Order: sequence, then C-alpha cells, then structure tokens
Amino acid sequence: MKIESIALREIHMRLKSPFETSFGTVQNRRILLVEVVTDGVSGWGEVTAGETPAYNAETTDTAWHVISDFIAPSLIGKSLTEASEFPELMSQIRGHEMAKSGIENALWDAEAQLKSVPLWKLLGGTLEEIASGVSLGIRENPQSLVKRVTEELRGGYQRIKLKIKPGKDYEFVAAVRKEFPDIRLSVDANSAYSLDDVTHLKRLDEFGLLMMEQPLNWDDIYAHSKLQAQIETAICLDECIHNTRHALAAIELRACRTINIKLGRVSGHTEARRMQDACRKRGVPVWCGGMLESGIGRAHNIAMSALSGFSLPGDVSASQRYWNEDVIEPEVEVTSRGTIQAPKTPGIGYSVKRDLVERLTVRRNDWVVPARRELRPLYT
Ligand code: OSB
Ligand code: MG
Repeated sequence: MKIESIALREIHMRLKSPFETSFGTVQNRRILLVEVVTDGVSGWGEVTAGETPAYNAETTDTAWHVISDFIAPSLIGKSLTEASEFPELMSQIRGHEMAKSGIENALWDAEAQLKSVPLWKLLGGTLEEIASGVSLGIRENPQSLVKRVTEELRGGYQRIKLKIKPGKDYEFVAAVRKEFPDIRLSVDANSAYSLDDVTHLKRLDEFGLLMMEQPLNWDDIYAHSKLQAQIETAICLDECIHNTRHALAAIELRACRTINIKLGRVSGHTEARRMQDACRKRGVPVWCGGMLESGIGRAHNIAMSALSGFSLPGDVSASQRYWNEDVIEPEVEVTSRGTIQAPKTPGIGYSVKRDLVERLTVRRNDWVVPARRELRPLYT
C-alpha cells in the first residue's frame, strides 16, 4: 500500500440536541476527517477528539497539529504491506491516540477495500449483528429523563446508559429504575467523583446496575481498585485505558470488571483488537464506546464491534439520534431488536457523501506524493 495522498479536513456538524456530561455540554461538533489514497483506493477515518480537553487531553486542534506537523509528513509516500504496521511507524509519537487513530483507521478501510472484504471481516470479526445501546446526557429533572428512556426503549435499544454527576445521580437513577425494573441500566460519571464519595456511590448498588463507568479520576486506575473493593456494582473503565498495558494493569489490580473500548482513545483498530483479545482471554467482557461520531467514525465502531470480545451492548446507535443528515450512505439504522447489521460491502461498508462532506468542510490540508520528474529532452 503506497500512500499516494492524505487529505485532512475539519467539518462542522450540529447535534440534533445538546449532549450534557459531568464535564460540559456540546452541540456544535468540530470533527476531523481523514482520507488516505493508496493504490488508487480512498480510505476514510475520523478523529474522535472533543472540542475541549475535558474528556481526555486531546482536542480537535491538537489533533490537527499532530497530524499536520508529524503524522502526515512522515507517512506520505511510504509503502506499507498492511495497516497494522502503522502503530510501529508512529512509535516515536507519545500519546495523541485520537490523532493516530484517525489516520490508522483510514488505512484499515483502504486495506479492506483493496482486499474486497468488509473491514469487520478483515479485523477477524465474527458477529454479524451488533448489540446496540444508548448513552443519555444529563437532564434537568428525573421526569424528563424517564421520558427520554421511554422513547429510546421504544426504539428497541438493549441497554440504557445514564450520564451522572454529583447532585444529578441517585434521584435520577432511582426514577428510571422505578419505571423500568428489569432493563439493562448503567451509569457513566466521566470522572466526577473521588474516593471521599464511596458511601454515596455505594448507594447506587441497590439499583442492580450493569456497571458504573469511570467514576474517579481520568488517569487513576489504582483509585478505582480501591473503590471496586467497596462496592458491588461492576466498575467499567473508559478514560483510564489507552492501551493493552493499561487494560492488563487494571484487570490485575481488580480496578474494573469491564472495559469500554473506544477506537480513538486506544489509537486505532490494531490496538483495539489486541485489547479485546487480551480481555476475552481473561474473561473480561468489553463493549464499544462512542464519541458522538459522524457516520465515518460510527462505521469504524461497527466494524470493531463485530470482534467476539464485544459481548455487551455498545454506545453505537442510529445516525438519526445524532444528526439530521449523516455523512454516509446508507445511514446507520437499528433493528427493532436493538441491533445493527454488519455491512456486506468492502471497507467500512458505507459510502461517504462527498458533496455533503465538501459543504461541511471549513479547512483542509493536503499531502501528495511528488510526481515523478518528467525526463526532459536534451535538446529543445
Ligand atoms: O464517556 O462515553 C463517554 C460522549 C462524549 C465523550 C465521552 C463519552 C460520550 C458518550 C456518548 O457517552 C456516546 C455516544 O456517542 O453516543
Ligand atoms: Mg464514558
């Protein structure tokens, strides 16, 4: 695979409604898309960094910088046998997993197209139907949250995740649990609590939650091991886990019983696949997290979710929950059983609406292999 050109663009997309987490509210997304052309084929990837460094350290702008000044210049013109060689090529760049992931995943899409297989099959996926759940932002009051949950359950979703933060937790979860005693229900705190809150967090045990996601500091695996020893609810780590070494440390420390794998946070398909495999061998179920992606990132999430370690419903839901119009065709749809069908066509399995992407683009950077210099005639 000779890397002939790389295009990096920023597109602006507006979520249908604002999404509130413990670290802030977002509605206007600034998304980076990557298009890599290799052996005449276009592969697409998405950078899932947020607009602010509140979820993790990266932002749309840090990813723009790292891709533009380091990743793209060092990749252009190179030849790779497989996309899985990319992490080794980038081993000099510390962190910046989301920036790397945007490029690596575009290479995976291209490789799958060149081999005429769906990406999920190239990755070694076996699940042809993916279990789908939803992540619901923090609401003004418990009643409006219950209303939202009711609507999502009508859509067939298999699991409901509620965002929580101090002051917007116990009563909200209690109201939903009272209305729906049997659904698979979980919570996500995005690092809003500390070990001083153990007694408070322990009260959530009574709701029989599937899991409690990332209650403590974004970079503190050890503190989660202290908390897990004192509560019954299974802890799921999200922010803390950037690679398989982190996952293994967390499992050995008993800091969690499940892991949310996000392609961007773990730097792309190669590492995500390694992580789910390591977890599966140790009996730790994993699931696919979401970052309010456009259809391109969503398609990559679907491909990853077909790997057999992904045994819990993920935060991968229908395009229409997020956008009036998504950038892919067909849009991602969820069956009445709360599943997403793995696509049958090569690559990510959805086609990119180039005209729409063009209209949404606000800036763009391009790298092209210098054309071979023409042989000049000796005499003119
Ligand atoms: O913690 O899983 C998270 C969105 C932005 C940042 C962090 C998270 C989320 C979500 C949304 O939960 C999941 C989705 O894409 O629907
Ligand atoms: Mg989370």
